[in-house]
Amino acid sequence: TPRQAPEVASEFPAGFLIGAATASYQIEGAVQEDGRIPSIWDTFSHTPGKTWNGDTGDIAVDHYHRFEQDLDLMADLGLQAYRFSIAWPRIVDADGQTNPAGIDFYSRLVDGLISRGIRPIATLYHWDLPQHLEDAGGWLNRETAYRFAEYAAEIAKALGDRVHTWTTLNEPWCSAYLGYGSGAHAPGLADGAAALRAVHHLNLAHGLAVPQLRRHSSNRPAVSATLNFHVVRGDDQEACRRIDALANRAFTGPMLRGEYDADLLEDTREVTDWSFVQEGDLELIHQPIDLLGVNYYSTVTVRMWDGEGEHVRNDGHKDMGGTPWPGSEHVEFLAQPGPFTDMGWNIAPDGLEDLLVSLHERYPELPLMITENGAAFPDVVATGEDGPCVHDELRVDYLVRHFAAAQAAIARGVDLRGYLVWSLLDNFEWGFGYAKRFGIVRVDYETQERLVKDSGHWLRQTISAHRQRSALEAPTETDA
Ligand code: GBH
Repeated sequence: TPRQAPEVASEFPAGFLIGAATASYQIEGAVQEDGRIPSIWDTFSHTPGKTWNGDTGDIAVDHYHRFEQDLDLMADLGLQAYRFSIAWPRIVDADGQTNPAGIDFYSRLVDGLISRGIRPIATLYHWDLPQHLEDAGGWLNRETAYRFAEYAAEIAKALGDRVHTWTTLNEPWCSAYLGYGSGAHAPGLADGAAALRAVHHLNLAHGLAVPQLRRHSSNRPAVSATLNFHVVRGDDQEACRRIDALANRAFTGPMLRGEYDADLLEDTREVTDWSFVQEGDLELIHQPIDLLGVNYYSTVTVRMWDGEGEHVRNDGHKDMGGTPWPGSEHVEFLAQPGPFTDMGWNIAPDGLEDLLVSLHERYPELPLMITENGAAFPDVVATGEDGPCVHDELRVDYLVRHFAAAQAAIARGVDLRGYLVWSLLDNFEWGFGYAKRFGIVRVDYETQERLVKDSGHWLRQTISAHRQRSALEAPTETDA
């Protein structure tokens, strides 16, 4: 019995998609099955000291074997859209050959979604780089971007008749700055110059993949990238400008405007000369896209360190020896007002509203979609009248307030097309292993049993109210 959840008046426009998101390595398990080859996350998570408790995605929540049951769960929640990622190491082997068994898994997943009336939103890269490509330099090697474009073409050929919405990269900020700069994510390098080089090759991978997705999809797909924006707070203009440049404009600049901003190049001049940017690259990266995916969790508050006393870096990242802020290491990340999630991230729904409004002001023609938003809390299983339940009221409250912020942004003119909650299921939370739970559905990691939390029941009600309202507003509108 879910506790009575606060109602959200469904004020999203008809056609707005409400759903949930996951990522391959975080949920699938079955890492050695059907021809999947190793990824950098297999290597990293199996390296002692890299993840909490030595946790790995070897089994994760066994979605690879339980996807039919998970599809039924999505249908039960009434999801209108489901964002998942495709594991590159299931699709292409070390010799560049396409693996039919890997394709087949995602083909069955997509068919299962469509038959349940759920729109598939497929991400091509959510951090699981094939290990052999890392051995050849990974995102420090320009060739990886070309391999990515080839993989994108294969995927579009196989699924492009049924998938209408593609995302090239998920959060290249994390891949570059946490993977190669701070060392908190795979492959675990701690080198600022490497991080900036990875930024550029990820941007290039996006730009090369976009035309491949269009060319090989048999429909007219909506092509997007998903970025995690840093919503930067503070009175110190210099500090705010620097972090905005490194974290946000390093991606929006080339992807949406065809340039790296002069201040970004200037701020990082001591770290790298950017000679990895070749003639013509910015034109390649600057592809028209149909949608921008926005992942939002929290804000940061910054100021320049004056060199006195201890340098504060309360940026929510594990200290693994390197910096995710090349060239701006002396920016301080200050403690924020809270309240905080179990990740220690500041809860600030107004940050979401501000972010959506400012993106819309800057790129008025570009539709936006919230491709991730959610929160980790230490859930407790209780015994209700009808059996076990999870009264995750903190997560419900987080979602209610962020949904309201999205509605406020729409009321201010933002062209927002959907809202995908992170995450459908509790899962492998990268460096934090299974210690942090983001699901609206609880997973018992011993039995793999799924249990819808109150937040899942709340989402079901919210979607149902939205469907009813949409039907009244636009009787001919369908989800297809
Ligand atoms: C996403 O990354 C991932 O796409 C997903 O796989 C992951 O499971 C999920 O979020 C939850 O972590 O400085 O206070 O903003 C999250 C990216 C980037 C979000 C930096 C929080 C740091 C804390 N994170 N940010 S704060």
